[in-house]
Amino acid sequence: MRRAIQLGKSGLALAAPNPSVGCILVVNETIIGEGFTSPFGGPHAEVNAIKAVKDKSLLAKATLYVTLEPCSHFGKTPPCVDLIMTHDIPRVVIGLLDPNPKVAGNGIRALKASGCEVVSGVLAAECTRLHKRFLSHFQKKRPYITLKWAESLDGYIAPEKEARAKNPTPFWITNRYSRQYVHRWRSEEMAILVGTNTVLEDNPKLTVRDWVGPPPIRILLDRYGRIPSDHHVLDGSTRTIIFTENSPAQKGPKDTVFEELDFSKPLAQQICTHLYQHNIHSVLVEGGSKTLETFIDAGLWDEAFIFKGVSIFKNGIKAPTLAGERISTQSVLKDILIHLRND
Ligand code: AOF
Ligand code: ZN
Repeated sequence: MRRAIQLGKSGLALAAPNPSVGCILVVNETIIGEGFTSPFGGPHAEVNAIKAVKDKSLLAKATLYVTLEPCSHFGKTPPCVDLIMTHDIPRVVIGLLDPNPKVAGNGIRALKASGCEVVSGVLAAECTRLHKRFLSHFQKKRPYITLKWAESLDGYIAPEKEARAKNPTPFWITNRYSRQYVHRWRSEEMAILVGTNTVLEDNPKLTVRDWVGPPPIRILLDRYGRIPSDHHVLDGSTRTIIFTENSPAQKGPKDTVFEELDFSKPLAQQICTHLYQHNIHSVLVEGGSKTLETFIDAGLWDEAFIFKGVSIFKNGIKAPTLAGERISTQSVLKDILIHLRND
């Protein structure tokens, strides 16, 4: 199962919103086939693992290990349980039940009814971590939320305006290896969210450049429609959702849609509801302070990555404060990376 989890991690960037499942087939303690979920809409992990087996006659005595219950429904692809039964695979070991109501135990029932031996709940905690985004969508009806920010050694997310004006924008707190981590996270989450001030101050692209993978869907907060049309986030290069108070009369660029929020009420829950409806299973909240605090105050976050750089600002925009279970603290050259989980 550990190997299956490892495989599942390989498909994370491209499978979403499908869960990136890992699967292996074993005979006499030897792996005879491996696979993970193909890019969205493509074959499932079990199909790829079975396809990888050279001598298909071995399947009749194989054990299939899979991080998520095999599907039993016709979606974009046919049911994996049918394929497992066609090959008379006698034993299936499962990490987690599939929370998708179209499956939700039906896969296990179908396998058992065909005489297959089924064991489930193996390395359930690790499989829960692998499928955290998919599980959040179905169980919490909101995306899995990861917060990220970088702060100076003395706890500021940005220096004061005068100091910012003297420096090239954006003002980097972290080193380039830390920034590469951020690009990797962007490739693994379905969406990235920032507030108006971050867009106006930094003119970010919010794409994946220092890592390999698809760009996340850009989510922007722009209550009064203040983001100028020549800013990168409005270049139409990537799907973009803009939350405003009143949708503008004019259409946005290509792949850009506007959604209305009630800005007089707390925003985090409203945003979560919209993202859930858009079938967005995960979001990386990259700032600024006010936007991060919107989620922190509502308790709507799951993990946080906080970089502490080496510079001292003395004053500026205060970084949020956050309490959570500390998963790890590591150094990235001279930067410190703190990883928290909301327990
Ligand atoms: C599996 N193995 O590798 C994955 C599964 O539209 P489809 O056919 O791609 O089905 C998507 C659903 O299948 C998805 O919502 C989830 O319930 C399950 N994902 N199941 O047996 C896999 N990715
Ligand atoms: Zn399947």
